[in-house]
Amino acid sequence: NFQTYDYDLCVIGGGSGGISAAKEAASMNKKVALFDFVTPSQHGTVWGLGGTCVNVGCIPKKLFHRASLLNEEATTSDNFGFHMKKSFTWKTLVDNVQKYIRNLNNNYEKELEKNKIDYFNAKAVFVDKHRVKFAGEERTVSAQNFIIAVGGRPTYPDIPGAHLGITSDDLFSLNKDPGKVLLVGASYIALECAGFLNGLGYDTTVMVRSILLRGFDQDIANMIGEDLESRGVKFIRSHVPTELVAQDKENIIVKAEHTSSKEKYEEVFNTVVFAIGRTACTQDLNLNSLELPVEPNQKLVTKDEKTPVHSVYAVGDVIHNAPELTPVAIKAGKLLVKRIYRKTTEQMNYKLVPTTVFTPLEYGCIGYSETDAKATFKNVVVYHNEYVPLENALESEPRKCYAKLVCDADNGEKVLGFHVLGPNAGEITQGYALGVMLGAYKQDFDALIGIHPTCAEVFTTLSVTKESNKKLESSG
Ligand code: FAD
Ligand code: NA7
Repeated sequence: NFQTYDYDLCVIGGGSGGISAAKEAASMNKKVALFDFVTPSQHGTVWGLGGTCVNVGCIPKKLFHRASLLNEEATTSDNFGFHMKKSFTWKTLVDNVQKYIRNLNNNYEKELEKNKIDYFNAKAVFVDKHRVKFAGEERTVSAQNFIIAVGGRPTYPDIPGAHLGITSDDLFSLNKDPGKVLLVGASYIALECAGFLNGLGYDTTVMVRSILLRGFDQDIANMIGEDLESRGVKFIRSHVPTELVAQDKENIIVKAEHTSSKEKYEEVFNTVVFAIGRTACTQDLNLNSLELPVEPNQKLVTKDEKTPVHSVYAVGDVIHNAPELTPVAIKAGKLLVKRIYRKTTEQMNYKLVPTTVFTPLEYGCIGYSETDAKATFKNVVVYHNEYVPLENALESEPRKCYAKLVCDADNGEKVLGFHVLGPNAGEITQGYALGVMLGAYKQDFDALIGIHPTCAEVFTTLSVTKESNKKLESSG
């Protein structure tokens, strides 16, 4: 029963996960096709090859974060004898970031070509478990295996006038000054955008339905909220928008209500950004033809990246219950392809994933939040301290930063969770994550010699437990 197919592997989606899987398979001399198609946003924004991270996610986000930190540094540079100029042009930032992204798009295309991967700039739709067609055409492609890596797109709320709002898909290429901005949502995309927009000088408000940063350590989530507030970000707590009305070309009336009292609220903004979660792009794949069920958020339930259809796999944001992060999609794609073609057994570890929230004070973490650790382990001990980065010491009121280790007291104080709030937290966390991944104990952190003077050294001298209720005294 020997059958031939056009390709060994057909990857649907040219983002972090799809490109990584396609390149891995091509490196094993497999014949690979890759489909990537970007459906225009509600405001007509489109972009090139590379997916969310490159075009409308991590990359532009980090560059906008960098721009806002530059503004902050220019302000504090006075203490170091500088008087830096502080005028900012939104268009220059947008143009330069977009130019950089176009370069990355071109590089991705070249890499696919170099790896002899057939790239189709088209939307793929399943016909059966070994065939997809080009959307709107009769042309089909057959393959022995498929990897669905279609990612997701920002969700719009189901309220009148929602179309007047934009999302992260539009923000980084917005061709006009954002003006007075409302961010709806309280997870990391909303808070990161609030952080850099405020840092760039825009009047910024965040509308929060319940808590900040669900799933993250709540002590630190609240510290981020306080820090943003101290910088001038306004928070409208316990509210959800109910309607958006165009007052005129420049102004949007936002109507909202309190989540419990239902009291009404109304304010005018120039830009409304929805960051209320993302919906997986599975609706147009014709998954019915494969009898593949999806979750309410349109995500696919997989086991070890396998779907119930033997020739169809999935990686990245499209997977239900996996962290929506680029390195996760990349690693999962590579490992999957190795298992399919090299018969390796290594599985993706979705548990110990380091990550960072790029708010003005960055928050890096790996492992359990304090709340999750306490819900999972019987005897949890938390070591913590505040610290002031030496870099900020000349400021009259330097911002306090924070370090926390969540440990399992019943297992020799094995580190369950590592959390740091402060400048360059992403860089600090990436290094320490190796220790946590290798199973470090609190005593290993104590034995480690600090690098002085750094922020990261705070983790080598943590001695106060949260349980002791001792007042923290900033080290630095
Ligand atoms: P994607 O990168 O979304 O790629 C999927 C591709 O498939 C897209 O190009 C899509 O258009 C295409 N596609 C969809 N349907 C079809 C179809 N039927 N046919 C053909 N093509 C199709 N992650 C981090 O690790 N760090 C960060 O700092 C970070 N910041 C972020 C900031 C923002 C604002 C956002 C939105 C996300 C951020 N992320 C971050 C998350 C990260 O971008 C995603 O986790 C990652 O891009 C997921 O990769 P993926 O391959 O699953 O999907
Ligand atoms: P998340 O992480 O899914 O969080 C969604 C946030 O939006 C969260 O604060 C929600 O509040 C809030 N939310 C959800 N629905 C609504 C409505 N209808 N109205 C108001 N607020 C709402 O989304 P993000 O967009 O920040 O990030 C998605 C992922 O993309 C992220 O994990 C990154 O890795 C990439 P809640 O706490 O549920 O009350």
